[in-house]
Amino acid sequence: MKLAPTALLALLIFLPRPAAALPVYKAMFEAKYKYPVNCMLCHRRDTLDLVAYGRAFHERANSFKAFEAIEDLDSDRDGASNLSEINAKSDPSDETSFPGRLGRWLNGVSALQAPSAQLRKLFPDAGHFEAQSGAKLDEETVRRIEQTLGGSLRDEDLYSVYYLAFGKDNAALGSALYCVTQGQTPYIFLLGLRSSGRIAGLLRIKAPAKRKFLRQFHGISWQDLDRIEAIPRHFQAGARRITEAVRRGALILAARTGAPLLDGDPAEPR
Ligand SMILES: [Ca+2]
Repeated sequence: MKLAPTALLALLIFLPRPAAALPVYKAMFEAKYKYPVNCMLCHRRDTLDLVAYGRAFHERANSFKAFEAIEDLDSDRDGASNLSEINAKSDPSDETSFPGRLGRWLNGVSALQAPSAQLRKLFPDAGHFEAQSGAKLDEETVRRIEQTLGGSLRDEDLYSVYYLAFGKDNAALGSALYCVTQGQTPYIFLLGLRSSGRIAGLLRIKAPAKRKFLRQFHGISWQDLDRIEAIPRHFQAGARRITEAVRRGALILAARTGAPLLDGDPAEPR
């Protein structure tokens, strides 16, 4: 079964293990090994389940260090270590692809696509969207974000894949990124941030959150996140995790796009 890249991307985010299915991990691989790959490095083409290399990466918490930790493994048991396969550009998840016989796994690698249908729900007035794969955030920006956040950024925060929304007159409307909560069962949302620094909205991708809870995020400022309430009341732990992920995601978007998130202390544009 062959899927168009946009259809594939849309499907990937509905995987049973959602944290392992976001385009940021592809961007991290490309930052580490300096060549473009497609989602099939970690996922089956038909079911999109994790394959050998993707499973090994996922089991080590999807961090940047995880790439090095699995370099000496031979995930697909074809006699070549993952690193020797990556260096030779053969597929570390396919035993029929190995150094000297690469196969066709890198054919048809395409640029990142913006999930336009989802983005349009956050920016209904947009004319078009662009996908961006950000270079690693520099140390000074990371320090400022962590200071404001009162917590540490994860590797996937440093290599964010994000999207820009433009009006029909090509004026910048805002930006968006997938935000993933911390913890064993991650929730996934698409967070939109208007160029003004206000939150455009929070679109549920995979999470138990109620619509009434999510509506609270629409149009508010970063400082207003303190006032988000658990709806229903017993959703307190979930509400906390989601609000924390939104805080983090909005700061990253502001740093990437220069949105004036914090009055008097704007994150520097990148
Ligand atoms: Ca192989």
